[in-house]
Amino acid sequence: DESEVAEITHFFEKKHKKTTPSDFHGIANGKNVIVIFLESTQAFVIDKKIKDQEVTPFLNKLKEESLYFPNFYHQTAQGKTSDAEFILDNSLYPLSGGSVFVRKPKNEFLATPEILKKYEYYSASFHGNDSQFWNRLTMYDSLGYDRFFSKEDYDVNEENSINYGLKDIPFFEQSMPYLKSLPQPFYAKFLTLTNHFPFLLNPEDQFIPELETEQGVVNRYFTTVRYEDEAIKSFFDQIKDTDLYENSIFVLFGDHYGISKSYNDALSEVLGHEITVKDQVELQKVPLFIHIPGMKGEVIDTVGGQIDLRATIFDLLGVDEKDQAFSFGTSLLSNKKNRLVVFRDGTFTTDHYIYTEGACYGKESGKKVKRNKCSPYFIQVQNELNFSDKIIYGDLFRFFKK
Ligand code: GP9
Ligand code: MN
Repeated sequence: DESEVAEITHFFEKKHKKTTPSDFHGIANGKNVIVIFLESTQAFVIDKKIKDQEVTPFLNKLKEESLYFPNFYHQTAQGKTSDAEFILDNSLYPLSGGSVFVRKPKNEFLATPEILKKYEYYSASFHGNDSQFWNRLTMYDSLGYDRFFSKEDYDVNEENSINYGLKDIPFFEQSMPYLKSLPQPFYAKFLTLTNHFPFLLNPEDQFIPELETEQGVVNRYFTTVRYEDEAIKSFFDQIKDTDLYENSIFVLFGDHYGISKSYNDALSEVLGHEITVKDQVELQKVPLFIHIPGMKGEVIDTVGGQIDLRATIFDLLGVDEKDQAFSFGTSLLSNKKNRLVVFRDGTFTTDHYIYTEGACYGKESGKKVKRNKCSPYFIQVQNELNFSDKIIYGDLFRFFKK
């Protein structure tokens, strides 16, 4: 164990040695952080029109007033939303099977709420499903959350719920009084729910009609994403009426894919191109917006993944490097070169290449290229996943903390 701890400590030291703070460092010092998980939302819905109607009219506008990251990938595995939460809060990789929330909830962690506590932050999570789903209640305790607003904190009835729980619009509406009551500064996560497989929606909540491909899942998806967009709009309308708005930064991101490979026939029809092996990796892009009131919008084309999200938020808040020494991510705002996004199955992508299913592809050409374009990254990819696994399986943060 001791030699493992030394090896991993060395790996992190080397990894973060060359990282210099970005130009954005500390610009959101002391602000509240509001993170909105966009359930099953993939990047291709942004600016997409269906029969002349935008799928995400609000998010498209928000993009103009936000830092927007078009080359941002989800890195979740079987733990789905819980993996996205785990990655965000720990900057570790998820496990290759199952969910860390369920398998290792009693581990010692160095999670976002605990780190931010040093900076006097209060932490809360909001979600309109049962508190035990994904073992959240137990895991949140280990991660250091002060409060979990779950189904029992909301008025949930037949009319205002569908699929897994409370619909997004009433969810945000009912969350607002709770949000206003939190001690500031706070770190608050909102987990949306309505845009969830199999994408069910009552007729009165359909702001655009369903598509007419052969696959109902794909047809309904764009309509539930449109509902989610409306819910986000309603949230911003409400928070703009409070002074919380000016005192907060907003991070919105897609937790994982919504449309799996099985629906590629219908999806390629909607996207208007065939879906190749390399496209399948590109489809794992999820939207990421960071909205800072008063700041101009900017497109940041850095290639990155969910593992980098915490470092990016911490960069904006001005959190010390020392407080996040044991993280795999790097701020998406820093000028780090040779970026690498590692997926749980060993697939990876850089600025120019994608490695998947044993072959290396050029991102621009979409063609297979010589293996030696990808092979320089093989060891780093293995190290990332192995060291993350060792930390989780060995509960190694028990020792790092000393
Ligand atoms: C359920 C919600 C959705 O509480 O987090 O779960 P998912 O299936 O996306 O992991
Ligand atoms: Mn999810």
